[in-house]
Amino acid sequence: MMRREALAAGAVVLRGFAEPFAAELLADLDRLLVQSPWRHMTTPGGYRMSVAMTNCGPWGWVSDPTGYRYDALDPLTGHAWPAMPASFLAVATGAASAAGFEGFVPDACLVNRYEAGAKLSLHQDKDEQDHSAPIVSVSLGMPAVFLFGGRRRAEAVQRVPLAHGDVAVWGGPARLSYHGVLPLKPGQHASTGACRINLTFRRAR
Ligand code: MD3
Ligand code: FE
Repeated sequence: MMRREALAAGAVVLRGFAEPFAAELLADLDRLLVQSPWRHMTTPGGYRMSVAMTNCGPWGWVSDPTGYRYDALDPLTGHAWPAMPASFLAVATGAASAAGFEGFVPDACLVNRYEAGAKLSLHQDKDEQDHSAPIVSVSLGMPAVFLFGGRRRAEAVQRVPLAHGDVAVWGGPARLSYHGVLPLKPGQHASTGACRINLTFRRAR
């Protein structure tokens, strides 16, 4: 049974929404990794990100010493990113609808892999052109603590545990909220081993 938890205006967690599809999502992920493997990108400040990333769909999020951008080509291969698997698209659009965002069609999926100790510092997602579209995030494998703040960095943050199969949808007034992920604790999950995988679906262009 899916449980719905409102975090703030425009932000909802659909607990367990993706659980029935998890095996299919992870099998499709393994196939797309053959084409565009995990890599640790470099921040514009010159730091190696602790989270490993890849993308699928028409546009992929890229960070390098020149900045952040969406690019149609994977800089590692020089080729287009892998197509977005039908299973990914179905979960993203289904969760968006369940959260009240009908007609969401993502054109980018950033895939994040957290190993023990990996984290994402507090940030806003503002590299997308259309902030009226929500972001849909699917958590798989090891649990993590998600930090969810306000529109200004200094505002207080909520700590939200995100577990295997949870889907969060962030839109409207929550779309430009600061957010991050605390360092992943060591452990094992039956479906992903020691890591946490997060699929984030966006409308980039
Ligand atoms: C809240 N990823 O890739 S997804 C990211 O779990 C990112 O890997 C995290 O933040 C992860 O940029 C969190 C959830 C998320 C994504 C976008 C948001 C939450 C958001 C935008 C606004 C508010
Ligand atoms: Fe983000």
